[in-house]
Amino acid sequence: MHKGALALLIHGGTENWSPQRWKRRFDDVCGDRRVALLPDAGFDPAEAQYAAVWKPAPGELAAFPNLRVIFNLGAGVDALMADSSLPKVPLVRVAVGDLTGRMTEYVALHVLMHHRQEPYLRASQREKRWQPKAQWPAGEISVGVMGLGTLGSNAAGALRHLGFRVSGWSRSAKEIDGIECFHGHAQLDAFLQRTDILVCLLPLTPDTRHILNRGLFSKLNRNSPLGAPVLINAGRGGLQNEADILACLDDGTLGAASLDVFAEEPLPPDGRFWTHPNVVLTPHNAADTDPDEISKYVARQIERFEAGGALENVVDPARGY
Ligand code: NDP
Ligand code: OXD
Repeated sequence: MHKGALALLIHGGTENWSPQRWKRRFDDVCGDRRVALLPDAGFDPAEAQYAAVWKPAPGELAAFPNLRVIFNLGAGVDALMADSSLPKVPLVRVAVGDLTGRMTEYVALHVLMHHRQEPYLRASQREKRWQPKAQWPAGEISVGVMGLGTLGSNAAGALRHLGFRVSGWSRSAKEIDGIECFHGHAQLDAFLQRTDILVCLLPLTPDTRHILNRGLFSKLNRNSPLGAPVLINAGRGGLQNEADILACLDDGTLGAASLDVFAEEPLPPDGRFWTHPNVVLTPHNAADTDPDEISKYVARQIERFEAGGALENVVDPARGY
């Protein structure tokens, strides 16, 4: 009997999201299951029982009448949640050690960059200026991590090991060794008041859209060796009010920002973030999903599902993540 086909829909536009590269990896791990890279005029949509997708166009998945599971090829499912015609089948997201490790690298890199005054030191080098400023210890800096899920909790643990004071904020209550945990709207202000460097690893949902705004930035701690609070956002661009971030950087409400994600991606060439002296910008590559790891993850889940086992990391459509 034929195994149900896997339809691949990938619209990333960057090197990591080369559709052919993903197709080769899926062919390697799917054995005799047909893997169809869409668009493919010779493929009957009724054959697809599984879809593995990155940023499919709204309505694209509704064309497959026999889907059993959709696999999002990244951790964030906001693009899929915005599709009102999304088939009502389980939606699985990525939660694997490879991706988690990459995000922890990004967070540690950027927290350390601001803590160790790297922008000042690089400017000093360009200007041949031998004028080190006094350096404070990590234990004098409080890092607050918004989102204590797969990525946030791992990054928080790594920062703790580096010696920072670390707290975190989530929707539900948590207990994590060495991390001061806050949850829900009622505890947000207390979390912000002790935070010098704010790391955002929230998913984008109706509850979190534009949560990173002037009102929130003005509650962050201003009395740290950094002089002014720092924002690091690697969640989604929709979490941030970009006009507020720029205005807060200009008037000193924020001292600096590391931004990996933007409301419009790619960031348009005339965007002010490109040239703002206090912005460290990366092109949404804080944590790439690796085709080798993720194709194996999807193939394993399909095998287990067909053998009657449970799917892992299924999104709750009511929560939106
Ligand atoms: P998880 O679902 O594992 O964790 C989400 C966390 O956010 C949870 O702790 C959750 O709380 C918390 N949360 C959600 N809604 C709220 C809310 N309204 N108030 C307070 N806390 C809330 O997600 P991941 O850690 O795997 O990923 C987080 C996001 O990172 C992704 O959604 C994606 O957008 C982004 N990402 C970005 C990448 C990049 O390269 N820039 C790469 C990969 C992911 P609770 O624990 O109580 O449920
Ligand atoms: C993800 C991402 O959600 O890469 O995995 O942004």
